[in-house]
Amino acid sequence: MLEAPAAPAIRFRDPALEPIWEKSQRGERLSEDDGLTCLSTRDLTGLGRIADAAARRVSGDRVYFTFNVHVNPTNICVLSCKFCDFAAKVGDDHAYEYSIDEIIGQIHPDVHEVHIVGGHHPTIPFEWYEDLLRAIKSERPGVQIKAFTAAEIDYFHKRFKIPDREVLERLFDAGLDSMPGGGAEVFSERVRRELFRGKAGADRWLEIHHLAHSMGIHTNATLLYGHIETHRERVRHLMRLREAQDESGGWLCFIPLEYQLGTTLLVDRQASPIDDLRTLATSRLMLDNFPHIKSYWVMSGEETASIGLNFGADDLDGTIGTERIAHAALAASPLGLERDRMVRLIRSADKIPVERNATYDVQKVYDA
Ligand code: V47
Repeated sequence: MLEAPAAPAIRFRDPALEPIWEKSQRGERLSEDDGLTCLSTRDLTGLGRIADAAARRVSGDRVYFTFNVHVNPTNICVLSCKFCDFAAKVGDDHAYEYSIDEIIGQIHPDVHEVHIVGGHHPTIPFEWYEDLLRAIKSERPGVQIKAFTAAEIDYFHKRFKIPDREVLERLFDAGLDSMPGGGAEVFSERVRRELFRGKAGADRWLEIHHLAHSMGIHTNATLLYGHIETHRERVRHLMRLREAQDESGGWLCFIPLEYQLGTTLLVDRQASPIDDLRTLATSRLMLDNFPHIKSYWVMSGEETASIGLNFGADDLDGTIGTERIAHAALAASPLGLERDRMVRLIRSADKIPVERNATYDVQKVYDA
C-alpha cells in the first residue's frame, strides 16, 4: 500500500457519504449498511471521489491492462443457467468445439495472458484439457494461462471422479498459472435456485478457491449483477469475499460483471451506467483487502469502463480478441481492442497505463 496523501475536505451532496469517507480514510471496514448506502446514493460524484481515493491508496495513478486473448474452447454445456446465452446442447446449430490446433491459432505469440473458460462439456476427457495447456506452453512459451472457473473445476471433479486437489495439481503441472473469477454469479441460495441450479454454489466456489490459494495458485473473483439479485445480496456477496480473502489472501482482482440481456431477458433493462459506476465504487470500498478492481469494458462498454477508472477501478482487463460469452449475449462492445486504444482509454482517465501479465508482473509502464 502507498502512503495515504492528505485528504481534501469534500462537501457531499448526500450527507450519508460523510461517515463512509471518514471510515475509508481511516482504513476502517465498511459495514453492510455502508455498502447499501453506496449502492443507492444519488451523489455519484461524491461516491466516485471516495472510491478513487481508495484506489489511489492501493495503486497510485496506475491502471493495469494486459495484452491478452479470451479462448472459449466449446459452448456445449450440460447446464442450463437462465442468464446464459453462450451455452448450447450437442446437435444445436450454434454448438461448436475447437481443436487444440485451432485454439493455438487464436493465440498471438506476443500475448501475455490467455484466459480460458468454456462450457461443462459432457464427453471431452480430462486429458484433453491437460493436453491443451501443455500445447499452449510448448507452442507459446511466453504466455501465462489463466484458466477454468471454480465451477469448471467442480465439474471436472464430479465428472471424472478426481479429487479437487488432484484436478488442480494436474492442471498446474500442465501449465496453469492462475484461475479466472467466473462462475461465482451471486452468493445467494435464492438466486442460485432460480437461475443456476445445477452449478456449484457459494460454499463450493469458495472452497475451490481456498484450495487453489493453499497451493500457491492466484485467482480472481466476480459478481454477476443487474438481474434478479437485490442490493443486499450484492453487498453480502462482497462481504463474503472480503471474509474469505482475510483467510487465504490469494485473490488478485475482483470483477463486477454487468448482466447482458441478450435473449435471456431476465429483466426489462440492462443495468444503467450509473448502476455500473456505483457497483464498481462499492466494490472498491467494501473489498479493502483486494489488490485490484477491474472495470470490464466488454460488458459495461468502453465509455462506462473508462469512466470507471475514476470510480475505484485500477484495471481495464485486456485486448481480449474474440470473446464469445458476452458477445453471445449480444454485448454491444467491439470484439477486441488494440493495445493503443487501451493506453488511450487509460490516459483519458488521467491515469498511467501499465501493461501486466496474468499475475500482475509489470511488462511496461507507459509513462512517457
Ligand atoms: O461466470 C454468463 C458470466 C462469466 C452472461 O477473472 C454473463 O479476469 C453477463 O468470469 N451476461 C464468465 N455475464 C466471464 C468471467 C470473466 C470475464 C473477464 C475477466 C475475468 C477474470 C472473468 O460470464 C460467467 C458468468 O458469470 N455470464 N452469461 C450474461 N448474459
